[in-house]
Amino acid sequence: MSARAPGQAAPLAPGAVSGDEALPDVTLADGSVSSGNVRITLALAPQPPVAFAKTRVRVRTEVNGSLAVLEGGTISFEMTMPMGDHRYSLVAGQNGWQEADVALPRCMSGNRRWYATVEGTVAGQPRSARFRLDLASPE
Ligand SMILES: [Cu+2]
Repeated sequence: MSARAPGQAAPLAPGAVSGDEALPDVTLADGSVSSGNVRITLALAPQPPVAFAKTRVRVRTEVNGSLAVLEGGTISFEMTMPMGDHRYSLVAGQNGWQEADVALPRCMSGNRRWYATVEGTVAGQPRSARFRLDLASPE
């Protein structure tokens, strides 16, 4: 059931994240964050995502290993510097995944690191999960 690539760090318990490097990296592989009995998986296509190009974002939510719905699901992207508002609503996709089509700009500083935050409500409880990704430059 794991979408995690071999060698990728396991998600940390809430409160254990000491730095952004500890966030699951979804640049080249799907990543998951577990909190209690809720697991949120984020998958990007293509891997790696490319600046200015369409990236298909897919989110899968599980409760005790069973597919669940992230109500009012959104995904937002940010850098450590202000790069504008990049928040998208997740809509129902195939096989229980929730999706958004996203295009992120390339940072003129050369920094490629973005952070993605998935938010929504699962069984009446607000939930969020953070991930990191490195945007490839367009050819
Ligand atoms: Cu920038």
